[in-house]
Amino acid sequence: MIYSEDLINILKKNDISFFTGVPDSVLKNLSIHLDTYSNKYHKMAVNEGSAVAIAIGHYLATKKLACVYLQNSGLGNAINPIISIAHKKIYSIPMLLLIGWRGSPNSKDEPQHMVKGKITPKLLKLLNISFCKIKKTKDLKNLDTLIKKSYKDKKIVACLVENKILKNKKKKILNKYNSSNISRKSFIFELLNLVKRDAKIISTTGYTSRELLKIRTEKKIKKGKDFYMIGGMGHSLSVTLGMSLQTNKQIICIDGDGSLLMHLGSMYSCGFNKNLNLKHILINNNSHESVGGQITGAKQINFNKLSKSLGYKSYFRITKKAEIKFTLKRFLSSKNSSLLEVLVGRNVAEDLPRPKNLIKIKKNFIL
Ligand SMILES: Cc1ncc(C[n+]2csc(CCOP(=O)(O)OP(=O)(O)O)c2C)c(N)n1
Repeated sequence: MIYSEDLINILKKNDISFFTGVPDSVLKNLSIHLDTYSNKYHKMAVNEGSAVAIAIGHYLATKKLACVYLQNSGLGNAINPIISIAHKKIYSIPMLLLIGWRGSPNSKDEPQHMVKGKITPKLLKLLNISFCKIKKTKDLKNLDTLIKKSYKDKKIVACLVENKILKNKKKKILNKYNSSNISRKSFIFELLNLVKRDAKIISTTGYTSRELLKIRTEKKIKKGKDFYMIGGMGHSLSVTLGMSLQTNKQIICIDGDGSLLMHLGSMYSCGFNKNLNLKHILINNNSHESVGGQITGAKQINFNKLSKSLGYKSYFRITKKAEIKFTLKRFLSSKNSSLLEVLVGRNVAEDLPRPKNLIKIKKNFIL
């Protein structure tokens, strides 16, 4: 076990005072501290590639290392700026990658995490990134040495943190949620009642997919089939687009605000397509709820103007429970690409199932 306060102190001693990254449940106890920092010291990124780029900019402005925090599933997003810009043989820009290691050896985790967890150290070796693993306070010494090496050699270094290692000395919680009397659960239940019999639903990473699975199983709803995007965060909309271009069936994407922001450009790919019948639902809880509730700030975005300027034909919004049925019906019967934004509060069941037998799910779903 390691206290995140001790980790932060080691970084501070090495002149690392700026953090950027994408939240992860393994690093949640660090997020709780960062949440109180101003933008000069902490800037949450929309994806891990952007986080690496922000760290590059920080170095160019200060000659100091930034700490980029991420889940190992985000390494894929990060690789392009790591290899093409920051690499020793390109601009040689140092930084520290603090990586939440889902699917580490001997841990029990979901299939997508087990696959990535196994190759994470190999990926770092392939990228020529020196790394350490921290499990106990005394391991912070190795981290200290590694950071000094990063400054000296002007090379990226990394630190792997397994699940349940980071604790806080004082109990603190992230607690800034938008208030809404709508729960994701009640919205998804209404949606399943109103979709067409042969509808296809593609749901985003995290609680949304797990909640959809739970409602469908418990209420034995047969209408529509689901494809749970357990990984590939931010790509649900593009999967939906890929299907919608080839069929006139009702294809529905259930997105989250953190996920949508991760690859926001995919909204442009869905807009300006004549006769494309794509139904995009944004469950906006203003946070990365599945990994601890870190604030995204998506509440301040005007998705009406944004979607229209990216070529969507119509926009709908649900802010109260009483509006769900009426607005959902209008949205589902609208023509062309439409966005429905649903403002929900933080409210998730404790015992959410995880999709299993993924090949069966695919066979059941495929057109
Ligand atoms: C590339 C990548 N980075 C980070 C994660 C960790 N992660 C899983 S779910 C999630 C939050 C998603 O937020 P949002 O779409 O708003 O849905 P919510 O959790 O609020 O339901 C994050 C950051 C991931 N799975 N993949």
